[in-house]
Amino acid sequence: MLRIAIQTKGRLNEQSVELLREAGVMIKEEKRKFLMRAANFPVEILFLRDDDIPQTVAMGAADLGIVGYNEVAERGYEVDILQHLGFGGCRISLAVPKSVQYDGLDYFNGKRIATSYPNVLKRFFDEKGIEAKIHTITGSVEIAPAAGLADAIFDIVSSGGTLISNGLVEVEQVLHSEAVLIGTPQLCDEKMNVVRQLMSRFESVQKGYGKKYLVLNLPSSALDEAVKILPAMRSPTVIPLAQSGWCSLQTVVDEKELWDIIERLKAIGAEGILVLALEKIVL
Ligand code: PRT
Ligand code: ZN
Repeated sequence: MLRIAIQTKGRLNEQSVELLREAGVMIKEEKRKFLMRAANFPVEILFLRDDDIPQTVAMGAADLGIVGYNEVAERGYEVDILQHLGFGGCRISLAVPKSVQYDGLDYFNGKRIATSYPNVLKRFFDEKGIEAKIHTITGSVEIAPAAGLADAIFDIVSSGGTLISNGLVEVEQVLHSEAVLIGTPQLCDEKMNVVRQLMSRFESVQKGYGKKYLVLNLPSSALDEAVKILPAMRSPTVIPLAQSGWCSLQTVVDEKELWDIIERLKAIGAEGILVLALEKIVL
């Protein structure tokens, strides 16, 4: 039986459970225990703090784990990164008080930097030849400069709101991170088959992220023009309508381009435009 470690609670928990659910691995939330067997797939889910997931997988106490790449990079345990999962995106950055005149990495020589990611920061500074004093703190790193505990911080940034509200400015983005699927090195063939199956399901789910299904009616004379506007997987599906001279067009579009595409299609005569949620794309 394959065992997957995921975060018990926190930023990655909900999306990890959701990804597993969409991949057909059902977990009964209401009866959640430390270790749970999935209802309809040969896996067990182990709920842990994210800090403990890389080590648990490296030791083989779990075969797979879903965790932020930042944790894998910081802890340094030997695990295979099997797949990037497309959620939990963030970066670990150096930030300084906004009153500081920052003109490059040399600023950090001899400075005190507060962080929960000392190993990632040390590697970065070693590579760049910077000698700074790294203070490891857990908890609210962003208050360290105002409290007089540090000259700068090295912390996770996502929207940047936390930095702004603490009077800090992001000056160097050091590591980009997202949730990753990690695995114990050298899984046996039997487990590897289940892992491959799971990864292919994850890929299908991910392909649907940020995508919408678009259905619309169009004068047939505008079809060539519409095909140029629509970035379909191969080409859009075209179905004739009962009313002659009209067709129905169906395709998948990226959510980011949705409104732009809709406006361009309306301009060439599209009507009855439906935007539908898309769950998975299996290629
Ligand atoms: O309890 P447990 O130890 O399991 O959880 P945790 O409290 O250590 O971690 P958690 O749940 O906060 O985060 C889990 C993972 O989510 C991290 O390891 C990252 O991979 C990822 N992630 C994505 C983030 C963020 N975005 C994020 N914004 N983790 C933390 N933050 C924090 C950051 O520390 C800072 O305080 O949010 C703040 C900055 O956010 P912005 O949006 O204001 O820039
Ligand atoms: Zn943690």
